[in-house]
Amino acid sequence: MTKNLELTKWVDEVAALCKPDSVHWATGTEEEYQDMLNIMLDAGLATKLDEKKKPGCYLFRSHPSDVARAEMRTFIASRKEEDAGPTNNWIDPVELKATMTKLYDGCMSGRVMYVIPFSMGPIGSPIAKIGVEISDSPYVMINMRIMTRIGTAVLEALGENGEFVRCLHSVGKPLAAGEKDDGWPCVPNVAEKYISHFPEERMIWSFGSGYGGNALLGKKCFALRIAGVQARDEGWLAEHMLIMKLTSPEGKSYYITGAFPSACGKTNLAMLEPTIPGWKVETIGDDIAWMKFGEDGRLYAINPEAGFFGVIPGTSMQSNPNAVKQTLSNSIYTNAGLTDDNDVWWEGSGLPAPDHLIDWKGNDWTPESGEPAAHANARFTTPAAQCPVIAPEWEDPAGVPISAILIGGRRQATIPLVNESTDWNHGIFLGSIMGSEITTADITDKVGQVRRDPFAMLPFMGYHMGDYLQHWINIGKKTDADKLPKIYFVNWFRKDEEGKFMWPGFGDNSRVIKWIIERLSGDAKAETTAIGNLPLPDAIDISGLDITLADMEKLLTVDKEAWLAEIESIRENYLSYGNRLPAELAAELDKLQARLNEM
Ligand code: O2Y
Ligand code: MN
Repeated sequence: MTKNLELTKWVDEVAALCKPDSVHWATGTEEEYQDMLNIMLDAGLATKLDEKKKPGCYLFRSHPSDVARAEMRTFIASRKEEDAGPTNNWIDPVELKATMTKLYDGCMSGRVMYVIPFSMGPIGSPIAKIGVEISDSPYVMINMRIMTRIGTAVLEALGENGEFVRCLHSVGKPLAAGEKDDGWPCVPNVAEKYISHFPEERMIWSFGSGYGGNALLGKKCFALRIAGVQARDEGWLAEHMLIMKLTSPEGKSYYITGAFPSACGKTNLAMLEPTIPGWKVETIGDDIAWMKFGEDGRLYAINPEAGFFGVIPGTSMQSNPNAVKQTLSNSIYTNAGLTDDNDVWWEGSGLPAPDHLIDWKGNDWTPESGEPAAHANARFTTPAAQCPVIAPEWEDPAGVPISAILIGGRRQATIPLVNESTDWNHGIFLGSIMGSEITTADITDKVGQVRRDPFAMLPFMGYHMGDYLQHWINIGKKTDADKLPKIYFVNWFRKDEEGKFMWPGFGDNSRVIKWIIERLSGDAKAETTAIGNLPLPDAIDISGLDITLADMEKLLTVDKEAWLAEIESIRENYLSYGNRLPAELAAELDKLQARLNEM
């Protein structure tokens, strides 16, 4: 228990409203973790995988309505609508609280209410922050134990007067006397799920979903949307970025962060196996970076998480050998296929499809079934410490000094393989125009158009996107220009006229990162172009690759007409920010247009 009166008062209030059968304060011990798993095994909600093949691993199947982040049901309930901005769903906080209070009334009856104190970041780090999640889901509890640091040690760090972010979660499925769960509990109607953020109160209310980012509230809800608001007010950065460490053959190490939209291979990049001899990559984080200024004026990053919640389909020894090794033990699998010998299988695993398995919906499956065995957003939850290439300093409370920031999206044309920003504001401009082409998978009539996703934060913004970009500009004014990380716009996804990817990607992305590191130390060649500094075609090491210098030239051209069209689309996007568009970015856009017109 705790002596923090704010916390006990809030827990009492929530218990009075939600009316659980009992309240359990998480201690974070291994024994408690096993107890939770046993509860779910007994209830038939979990399957223990074969202990020899996958020691300490379990499979869960969610409800078909509850398989991914519910973006349309994610709300930023700032006091003023204009503060949520054009990219967020807004509901008046008074109205939203009234609606949700009715939903919460009695919603935990028949269940245990878990109080989960958690630290985002190493406990006690000056960059870390504390949250408390109240949830009626033991699945949430075990996942939070992997994804964050939970329990008694966090309460001690919180002390009597420490501040914490209130995170309230319910699956929204009360149980009548004697009733048992019949499968994954949630509210099946998506329109009745709520993932709500009250930024001024640093508070999150989630109702109706038990899955991923909707329910593990430390991740996207706290570490990006609420922490983003805290970062704006306190002068730091809470970003949707991986953190990696690169060591050159000479033994010099650099830390870089990288912002990429969801489904662009961020986890793969964070732990890639370099294909160039002598270079080493180690991982600090695969999804979120919190960056604060150190006393030396540089930005230092921590990974606020303690685990990875990675996409399962497509993860293989070819795409990400380290993730495959990391998830062999002590991991939770959600919505993968279950083989007859109690192992998991998924599409893109690189392993032959078994003749029979139980698919993610719990049905018999054969290769002829015509449906995927694993859901496209099936996930593993796995401890970061198990990553074979985790950097020894990944939990350094001081964080690691960042030398470069990568930004990128999925673009078939226009955006070159790599483009170095010329200064901080130019880098923020490039971050503001990031995006991916809309594909048929997005089910819209806008296929082929670019969805702008500034710094890959579109789904994770806790306030007005224009104010967010202004915050990035302001960060640049807080220190000397030479202490700021350099920003690089990369694009692994350029295609040729036949629709074939022009760059091999995966481990070969290390070749581009090598050029970036060489630029930082002043050893690599670049030419200044209208859009930024591009490598000369022979500056990137392509030895051993089936790529010619002519291919490299194509990957590194500035297509004037395509960029002029891009400018029109950026202007349209910028218009949506109204008077909150930073003047510095409007000026960058005009300067780019003038430079292109001079070409
Ligand atoms: O679908 C979800 O609930 C998870 S989404 C996710 C999970 C881990 C890392 N990144 C993401 C994302 O959407 O960016
Ligand atoms: Mn992510």
